[in-house]
Amino acid sequence: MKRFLTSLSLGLALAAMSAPALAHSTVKGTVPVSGSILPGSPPEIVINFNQEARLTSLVVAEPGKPERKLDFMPGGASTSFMAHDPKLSIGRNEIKWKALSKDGHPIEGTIIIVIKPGATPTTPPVQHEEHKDH
Ligand SMILES: [Cu+2]
Repeated sequence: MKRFLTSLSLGLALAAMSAPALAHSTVKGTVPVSGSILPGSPPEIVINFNQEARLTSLVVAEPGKPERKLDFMPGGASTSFMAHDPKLSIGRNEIKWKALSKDGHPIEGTIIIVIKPGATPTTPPVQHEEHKDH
C-alpha cells in the first residue's frame, strides 16, 4: 500500500510538472545577470531558457548611441544562446532580446549591464554562478 501511494504521488508530481511545459518558454538565467556592474565588456552574453526557444532579435542600446544588433548563435531552436564579444560601452547597456517560445508565442526581455572601469564586478544575488572578467 505504501508503495502504491508512493507511485501515485510520483505520478501526480509528474503530471503537475508536465503542465507548465505547455506554457511560454521562460528565461532560466543570463550571464552576466541583469543588473551586473562590470569593469569591462564581458567576453560573451549567454541567455538560457527553461525549454527550447528561437532567439529572433538581440540588440544593445548603449548610452548616446543608436541601437546596435548583436550577432548570436545558434540560429535555430535551442535552450541556450550566446553573443560573443558584445563590445559593450562604458555606462548603462540595455540588451534587448526577442524570441519565439516553443508554444509559438513571442517573448522578450532586457538585460541591464553597467560597464564601469575600475569597478569591482558586482552581480545581483539572483543567481549563483562563477563569472569573472579576465
Ligand atoms: Cu505561450
